[in-house]
Parts: sequence; C-alpha cells; structure tokens
Amino acid sequence: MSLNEIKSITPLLEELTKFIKFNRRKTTEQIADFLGDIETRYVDLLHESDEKNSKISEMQKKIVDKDETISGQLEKEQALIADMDKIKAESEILAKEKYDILYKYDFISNILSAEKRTSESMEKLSALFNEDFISFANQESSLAEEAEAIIALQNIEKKLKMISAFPEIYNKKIIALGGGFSSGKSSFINSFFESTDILLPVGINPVTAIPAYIVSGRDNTVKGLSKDQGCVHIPHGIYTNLSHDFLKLFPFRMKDILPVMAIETPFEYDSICFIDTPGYNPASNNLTEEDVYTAKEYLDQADAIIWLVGVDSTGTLPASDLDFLSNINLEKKKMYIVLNKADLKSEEDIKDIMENIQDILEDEEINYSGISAYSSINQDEILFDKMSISEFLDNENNSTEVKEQVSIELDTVFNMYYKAINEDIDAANDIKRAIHSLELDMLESGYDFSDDKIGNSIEAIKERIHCNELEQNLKDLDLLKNKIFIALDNVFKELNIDKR
Ligand SMILES: Nc1nc2c(ncn2[C@@H]2O[C@H](COP(=O)(O)OP(=O)(O)OP(=O)(O)O)[C@@H](O)[C@H]2O)c(=O)[nH]1
Ligand SMILES: [Mg+2]
Repeated sequence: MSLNEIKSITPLLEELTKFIKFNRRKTTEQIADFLGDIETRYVDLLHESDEKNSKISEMQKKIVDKDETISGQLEKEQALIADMDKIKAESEILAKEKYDILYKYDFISNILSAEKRTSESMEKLSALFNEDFISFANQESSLAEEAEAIIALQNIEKKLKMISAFPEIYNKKIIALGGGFSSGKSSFINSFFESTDILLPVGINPVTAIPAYIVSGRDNTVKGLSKDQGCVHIPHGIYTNLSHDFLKLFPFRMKDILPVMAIETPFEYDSICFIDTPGYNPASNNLTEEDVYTAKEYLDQADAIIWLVGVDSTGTLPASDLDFLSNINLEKKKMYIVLNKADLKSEEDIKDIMENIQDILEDEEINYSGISAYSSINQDEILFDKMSISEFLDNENNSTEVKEQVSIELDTVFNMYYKAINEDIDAANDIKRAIHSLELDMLESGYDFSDDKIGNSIEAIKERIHCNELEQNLKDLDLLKNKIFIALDNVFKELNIDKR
C-alpha cells in the first residue's frame, strides 16, 4: 500500500477512535461492519496498487525498448553521415574529373575546329607533288632510286607547309635537338630562355611527345598545328601537361590531330629555330615506339643537329645512339655534341668521358663541329673541344635562304631523273650503234638477211630499242619541273605578303 493510501485511512481511524470514545452505545456489529468496509476498501486498494505496479513495470519495459531503438537509430544516423561523407568525397572527385574532361574536350575541339589555313599556291604545289609527280614517276622506269627522290619531295613539301603554317620560322636556321630520352634536350633549350613564363616541360619519365619549333620573339606564345594546317593557341595549363603520361589519357593518338607545336619566347639567337624532339628511345611501349620515327623525321629536316648525351647514365656514346645516327643523313648537316648534366660528374670524369666519346666518333668516322660538357640546369659550360657551344650557336645564328635551299633540293631531285633517263638514252644509242656495225660487218661478210633467223632476231632487237619513250619522258620532266618551279615561286610570293 502506498503512503498516500495509508494517509487516507488515518482520518478514518481517528474517527473510529472518536466513535469508540464518545459513542460507546453503538453496537459491536456496527463497528464490525465498519471494520469490514475498511477491509474491503483495503483489499481494493491493494488490488489497485498491484495494477499500477504492473503498469509501471510495463512502462519501464517500454522505456528500455525505446532506449534501445533510439541507440539503434543513432548508430544508423552515424552510418548515414559516414555514407554521406563518402558520397561527397566521390562527387568532388567526379566534379574534378568532369572539369578535366571538359578541359580536355575544349582543347580537342579547339584543335579540330582550328581554321584551316588555306594557301592556294601551297595546295597547287602539293597537288603537283602528289599527283603529277607521282604519275610521272609511275610512267618512267629509268630511276632506280625513285623512293629516295619521292622522300626528298615529301620533305620539301613538309618544310614548305610548316613555313606556311608558322611563318615565324621562315628563313631561320633550323637546329634539331636529338638524343636519348631524358638526356636533357628540353632542359638544354630552356637554358637559353630569357623568361620563365614558358618553359618546355621536363622530367625523369619520357616527357616530350609532340615535337616543337622554338623561335625567339617578344611574346610568350604556344601554338599547335593541326593535321590540316589549322593553327590553334595552346593554353599554358595544357601545354605544361603535354607529356607522354597526359597523352596516354586520350583514347587516340594526339599526334594524329596535333603533330607539331610552335613556341615563341625571347632568347638570344634570333635567327635560330630549335626543334625539340622526343627521345628516340623512350620506354618500349606501343605509344612511344613511333617516337623513333618522329625524332628521325625532324632531325632529317634540320639544317644542323645538336646531339645530347646525358653523362649521368652511361658515360659513353651508347651503341643505340650510333645506330640511330647511322640512319640520319649527316652529310649535309653540321652536328654538335653536348655532354649534358656535366654538373653531376667531377671534372676528371668529364675529361675521361669526353675523350672516350671523341674516340668513338673518330672510329665511326662521324664528323662533328664540336663537343661540349654542359650543365643545362646551371647554364654552365665546363669543358669543350673544337668550339664552345656558344661559338657554335653564334656561327649558326644567321638566316638561311629557304627559297634558294628548296630550289637546290628540288634541282637535285630533278637531276636524278635527268641523269637516269639520259643514261638510258645513251645506253640505247650505244646498243643501236653496236647493232648497226654488227649488221654492216655481217653484210661485208656476205650474210643474206632476207631469209635468215639471225636477221629476224636483229630486227626484233632493233624494234625494242627505241628512244622515243625516253625522249618523251625528258620532255614531260621539263614540263613538270617548269610547273613546279612556278608553283614554288607563288608559294614564296604569298609567304612574303604574309610576313609584311
Ligand atoms: N643535374 C642535371 N639534371 C638535368 C640537366 N639537364 C636535365 N636534367 C634533368 O634530367 C631530366 C630529363 O630532362 P629533360 O630535359 O626532360 O630531358 P629530355 O631529353 O627532354 O627528355 P624526353 O623529352 O623525355 O626525351 C629532368 O629531370 C631534368 O631536370 C643538367 O644539366 N643537370
Ligand atoms: Mg624533352
């Protein structure tokens, strides 16, 4: 029984006492009845109290259940918060990826939509090279070294197209940087830049993937040349990223749409155009195998070559360098050797390496204008033989007459054909003369040609040896040469107008 209930009975008990004291006359039954009522009331109260107690414990149980539910929900809430954080982090990554994709997409669409630079005269010359010349080459059969002639023409065409697209390189002395990957070609060129606003990307992994023409100018600009001669500005953020690793992210070969770039930045040698080429021997994976071809292609078209050897790697001229160089036509080019990263070796080591490389070059009968132990990073020449690197560059720093040069190259190609056809004509005439004197000798000896097997054979040979076709080839060649030189003239006229 609760305290309140006991308290409620207390006044009744007090009343009973009063009753006993002041109403002694009342009967015992009345008291008993009264007591009975109280007992009943007491039992009822006990019953009520039990019910309440059980309700309380029910409530307590519910509270415990609720507590458990609440703590379960708290756990769930925490798990949800963790999930939300994860999703947020993932969406940040996705947003960055989206930004990168849009950035790349913009870059690619810029290249693809770059306005094609149509030069009527260049197109006409290309048509003469690729259609008229090829059909002439198919028609004649005198020249055995036809492939050589056609490659020479292709190189001339490439050079002219490049000048049309980047008139900045017009009449510049083209010096291509060659060497193994990471030998420091890009760092070497950077070492001459007066501004750090634009630097060629460098790094320990194969970096240079797209060759670049670099000329001195007041501005700092990077342009790309698309496959169909469109010219596009390349933003700094993209340019500094144009490494092999970046290009691997694209599902196609970047070089197919952006074969070459042109960079303008101030440096001392304003008549020189450097070409930065990819290392000819990058890691042997599919994406970079073509670098051998690219490196060769650009070294071939240069007026001079600077060949870099990183002295940190082998300390000699590697056999693979010699192999590669043996496939470059060095006859008409000057070559200068730079032993780069000389800061990483002692002067004594440098002397030994230089002597060793000089011996190899002599053994291999490779001509070189000079050899320098240089540090691109410190812009410092430690040692040289024959002439210093700055002397070499000073000597080369004079403009070339591209038109004259191309004309000479074209003449060389045409002369190959003239020589071969004329040799065939001479040979045919020699045979004709020999047969004629044979016939005379036979007549003198009394041979009757009218009914004679030998006579028929001689007639057959005479029929086969006729020079008409060869003479016609000569005439066609004259005509073609004339057309090509007129077209070439027009290309240069247009170029000069562009420059003004
Ligand atoms: N210590 C030292 N490190 C150099 C020097 N020149 C280049 N390096 C480092 O050599 C590494 C390769 O240099 P790059 O200029 O990228 O070489 P690269 O020949 O252009 O390389 P690819 O474009 O990949 O063929 C970079 O980490 C340069 O910092 C130098 O003179 N001294
Ligand atoms: Mg490089």
